[in-house]
Amino acid sequence: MAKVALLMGSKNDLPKLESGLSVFKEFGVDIDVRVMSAHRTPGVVTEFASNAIANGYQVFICAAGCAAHLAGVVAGHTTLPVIGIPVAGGALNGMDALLATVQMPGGIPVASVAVGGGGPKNAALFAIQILALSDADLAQKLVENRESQAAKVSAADAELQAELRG
Ligand code: RP5
Repeated sequence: MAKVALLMGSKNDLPKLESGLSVFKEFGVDIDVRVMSAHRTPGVVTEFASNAIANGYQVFICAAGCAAHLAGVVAGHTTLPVIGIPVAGGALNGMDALLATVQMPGGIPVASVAVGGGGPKNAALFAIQILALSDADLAQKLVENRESQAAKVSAADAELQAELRG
């Protein structure tokens, strides 16, 4: 049973979330990926979020663009941690979604990652870090992931130095 629910406000958001989905594949973490909208299917969102703990979920990732209420509405219906991904697009290219996601009033937290760029990837890693608090295998994979990133930077630096020396 999946412990992570990744919700998006529109299927049009999916291509912008692929880098996050890849992280879950890399770590071997099952997730449930659903399209549901705080505006267009508010009843579905309410029911899903309200039953999430009973259904075994441990963390939410909510991706939405424009007036991005999805993460906030989900957070209002559960005490599980909610990570919001502001999706770029629309007239303001994600600034609206960013502000909607980060400006939650005190009492109902939503953790926001970046608009675009590393946002979806970091949302996945953050969710895995939460799961890893009670999963030693995942915790070890996170350590290995960091080591792999460091090795790539060192290799890139060595390559650059060699190029500069001609
Ligand atoms: C949000 O409105 C969605 O998350 C999407 O980013 C944006 C536009 O949705 P579509 O009109 O493309 O379905 O709810």
